[in-house]
Amino acid sequence: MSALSRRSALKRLGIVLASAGTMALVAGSPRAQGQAGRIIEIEARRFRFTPNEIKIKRGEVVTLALRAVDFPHGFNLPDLSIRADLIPGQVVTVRIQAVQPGRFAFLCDNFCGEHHEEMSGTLIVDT
Ligand SMILES: [Cu+2]
Repeated sequence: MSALSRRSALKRLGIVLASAGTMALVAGSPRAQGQAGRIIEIEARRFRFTPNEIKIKRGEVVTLALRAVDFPHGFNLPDLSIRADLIPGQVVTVRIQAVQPGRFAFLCDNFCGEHHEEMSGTLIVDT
């Protein structure tokens, strides 16, 4: 199965895996396989993510469980090549593992109204 068809198959199941690469976080790495780790629930609602600050430890595997409640929002963590469409009524899970400390901004990338530009947050990876 190609990476693309695997990804769309996973997406149908409500699972989105972030792509691995040279970024600070790697999802689906061998160590992360089979582990959900801590589950962090994030609610997306005009015009805020709750929580909008997420703290994880370097090396920790966590699953972000993202849920839009009022409108189709987007979740984009560009530094880490993570993005997902958040459809009201669905939970999208993204498994990530921190390999490098830092602060990484995330934002809504589906225009959702007047204060859309303010809909953002920070992933903080501590050592
Ligand atoms: Cu939004």
